Amino acid sequence: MSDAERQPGRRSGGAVEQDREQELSLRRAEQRRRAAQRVGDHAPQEGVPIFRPVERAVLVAVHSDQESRAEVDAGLAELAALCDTAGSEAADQVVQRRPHPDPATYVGRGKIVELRELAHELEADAVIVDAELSPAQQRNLEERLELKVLDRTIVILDIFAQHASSKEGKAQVELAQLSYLLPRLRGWGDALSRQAGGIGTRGPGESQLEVDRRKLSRRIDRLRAELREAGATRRRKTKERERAEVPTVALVGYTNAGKSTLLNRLTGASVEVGDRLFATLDTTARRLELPRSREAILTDTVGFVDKLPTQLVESFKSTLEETLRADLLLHVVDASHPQADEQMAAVERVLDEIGAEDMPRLVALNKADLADPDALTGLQREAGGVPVSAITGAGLDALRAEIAESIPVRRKVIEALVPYDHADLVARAHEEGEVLEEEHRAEGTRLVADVGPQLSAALAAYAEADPWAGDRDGSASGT
Ligand SMILES: Nc1nc2c(ncn2[C@@H]2O[C@H](COP(=O)(O)OP(=O)(O)OP(=O)(O)O)[C@@H](O)[C@H]2O)c(=O)[nH]1
Ligand SMILES: [Mg+2]
Repeated sequence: MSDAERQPGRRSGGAVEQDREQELSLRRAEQRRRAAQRVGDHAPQEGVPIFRPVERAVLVAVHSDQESRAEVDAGLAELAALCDTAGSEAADQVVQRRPHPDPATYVGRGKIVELRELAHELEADAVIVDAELSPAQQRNLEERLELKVLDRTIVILDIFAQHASSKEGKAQVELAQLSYLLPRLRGWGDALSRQAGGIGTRGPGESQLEVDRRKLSRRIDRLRAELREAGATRRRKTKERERAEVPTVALVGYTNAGKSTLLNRLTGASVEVGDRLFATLDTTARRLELPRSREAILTDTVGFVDKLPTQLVESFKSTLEETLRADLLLHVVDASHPQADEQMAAVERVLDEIGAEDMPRLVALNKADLADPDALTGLQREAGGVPVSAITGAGLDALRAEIAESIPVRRKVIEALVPYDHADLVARAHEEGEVLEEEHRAEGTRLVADVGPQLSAALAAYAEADPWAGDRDGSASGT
């Protein structure tokens, strides 16, 4: 049954694949160069291991009673994409049907023999499992296969390590890597190496064969403290924003759904976009203009993935906390993806995990230009989202209107004496807000109006004392 279960067409051969091979090897060389640079740039004070590079891997999944075959295949296809992003090649894929994974070795005994032969035949240097292995499973499997064994978690951690660019992002990834590594120290013992390149090589620092567990724990503590500090700084910044009374909208969604593209399109920002997984790791905030002169702050952050490693959720908590403080979550869905439903569910699971289940949200069904119209209608019926295309711009006005409807209005009453050469501000107050009092004086128009934050900022230059300060606490400071 094994041959029938293997997915054909993944072995090399033919001119197209040769080109692809060449492209891959160029890409790997570049990644090696960057990895070497990274280690040099950010070597931590204490050494932690770097893993041996993986160039070609056989992917393996157990098809258990909990999942459909389609889900298993989608998981493997995604794992192959993750490997590609990380700079390794998926040489072949193997699925084993079992009621549940083997607690000792993940796959069954027979499959181990088959896997070993297959890996040998394909000259693969690793087996990558589409699950998170327990430290014991990994160790046992590695011993029996006489091959390096990685899991989905380490591949994702590796991608994050390659992409993290801010100081905080790097610290978050290093913390996640060390948390993963700590219980596995023994297992990695003889797999360690000084070489760089390929999945798992973006270890958090300099190589050192015998790693002191205590040193590692100390480093973890220090990273946690660093991140707490960074979190506190960010919270102060968020407070400032709150004081500015601008509501915030947080983009959330599966990786590659088009969050950054949408942010760019809606706000004119130029956040990096990529047709790869986890293009974004750092948080960006931009001003979003909405109908009727309303505005919001739109934030873009790390995307989610099915089986997002818990270590990452844990260490990205402070980044994700910002999401929790938003007034509205804008859930971006890749409506053209065959697994759009499952991806939405995976995002909902992560949101539950970080405590965002009750937050107000709006769904944007993105990539409507690519999506099958029937599938789009189906998604719309289920999730009630707004179909948009961040590329063509279709549906964005409707989306802006929906966002404006869904965020709280933060208006305030201000009193201003507007010079006659700024009569446009008075006109705007009539249009956008509610004019409560208006009086023409020699110096200009005295206005008491209930306006949104943007206009109130523009009027601030001509503001008089808070007209209703006396009704509250008597401090008529004019701010
Ligand atoms: N056809 C089409 N492609 C889109 C659309 N929106 C985004 N894309 C493409 O989808 C890919 C991923 O876009 P990103 O904006 O990087 O996605 P993201 O959600 O920010 O992904 P991560 O940061 O990796 O989590 C890019 O190649 C985009 O050009 C769309 O509306 N239509
Ligand atoms: Mg992005």
